[in-house]
Amino acid sequence: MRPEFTSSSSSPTDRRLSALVRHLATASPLMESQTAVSFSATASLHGESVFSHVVRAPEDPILGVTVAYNKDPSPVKLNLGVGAYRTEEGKPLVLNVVRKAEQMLVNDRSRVKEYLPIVGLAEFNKLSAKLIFGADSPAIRENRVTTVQCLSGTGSLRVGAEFLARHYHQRTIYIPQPTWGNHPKIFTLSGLSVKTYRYYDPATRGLNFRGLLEDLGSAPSGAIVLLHACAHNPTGVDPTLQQWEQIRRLMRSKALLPFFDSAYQGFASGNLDADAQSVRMFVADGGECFVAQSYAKNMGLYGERVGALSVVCKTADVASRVESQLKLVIRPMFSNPPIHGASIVATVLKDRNMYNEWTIELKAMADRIISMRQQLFDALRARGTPGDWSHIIKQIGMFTFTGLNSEQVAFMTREYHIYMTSDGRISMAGLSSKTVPHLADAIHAAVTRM
Ligand code: PLA
Repeated sequence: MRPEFTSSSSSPTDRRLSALVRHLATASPLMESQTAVSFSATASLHGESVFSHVVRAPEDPILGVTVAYNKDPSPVKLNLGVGAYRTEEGKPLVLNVVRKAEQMLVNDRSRVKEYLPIVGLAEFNKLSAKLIFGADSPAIRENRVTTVQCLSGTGSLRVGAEFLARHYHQRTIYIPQPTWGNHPKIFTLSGLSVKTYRYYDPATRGLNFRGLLEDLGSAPSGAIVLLHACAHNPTGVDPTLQQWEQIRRLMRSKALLPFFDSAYQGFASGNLDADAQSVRMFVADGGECFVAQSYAKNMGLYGERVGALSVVCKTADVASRVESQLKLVIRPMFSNPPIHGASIVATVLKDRNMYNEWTIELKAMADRIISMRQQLFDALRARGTPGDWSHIIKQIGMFTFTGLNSEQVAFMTREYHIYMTSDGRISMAGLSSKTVPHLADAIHAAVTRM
């Protein structure tokens, strides 16, 4: 056993391998991987590809929607799959403040392209912690937080999960049902065992709060719990502050470890502090937690892959030892993170004027999404579409969880060229005043004809 790993009944490598085998076994028959070796050897003797046994994998349930959309020649096609912000003209948006920051970076001739440290840009890490925990956070003041720059939200979740699989005594993580489709894959491949807790009630199209409390109440002491900090994906349903407080009390009483996924700070309410309330509640009680942050949506830096993982610990000493181990996770994974996106974020966050400019642009994005909710709701009402569509205006954040089933979704794609995930989720950020009537027609037809 390597000294950097804590001792346990099975080694992390064994656990990771068995998790991988379990994962692959569901994707393709186990037989295939067992016979692959002899198969490949024979194939190479006959001049065929040694990879001819490789079976085609299905497209990703979310990013695959864009692949299908790109192939459709229809001029009326509409991509409401991936959660990516679009303007009223249907175009991707680069924030003005981001352009400004990039210009400043380019003009600064003293900037070089050296490797960052393993944990990334120090200034970015500090500012990211401040953004999520608040400028006056006692945990930051007491040096109990370690923050490492990672590859956007996904990379931050992955690094946190790999650390937990190596160093935490409980390897079960509870994720909400439903949740972002990548969560179970990230955690399983990190070597954690994934269980779900009830979250959404299709009957009320709201939170199944009782189910949530029951499931977390019967989770084993110390289990990890994945929480969406705000703007839950895909449901758009968040607990109220009172409900968060109840969740916090229950989790602390059972020593459940919170792992927050904060991919939409500022996108729910348009206010960065309001959207961080859930996280700050759990930090204010002095307890420990993990937070994965993404700047993909709130700063529109999707392709720059900028994010951070913070671990709030009980003491500064523990935090610094945790950081030393996070470096051992990161180094063989991607060595050190990219410099450009993190420099943009640091430039914006550290300058009061640029920060203010960002909050205004962020609020405008959030407001446009909220106005799309109202417009879609009104359009369905005007058409007399059967059903109660008030959840469209009640839900929060980028997505509406419409309640449309996979046949209705397939119908809308086939007949109306509207692309969305098969669970009935639509990205409100991909809509505009011009495209609302087309979507409303499609929903109306799907509901009345299917
Ligand atoms: N966590 C949640 C809850 C998310 O919805 C997403 C992105 C991420 C993390 C990861 O984002 P990042 O790695 O790009 O920072 N979800 C998107 C895109 C917007 C995707 O599936 O990758 C979605 O359409 O659900």
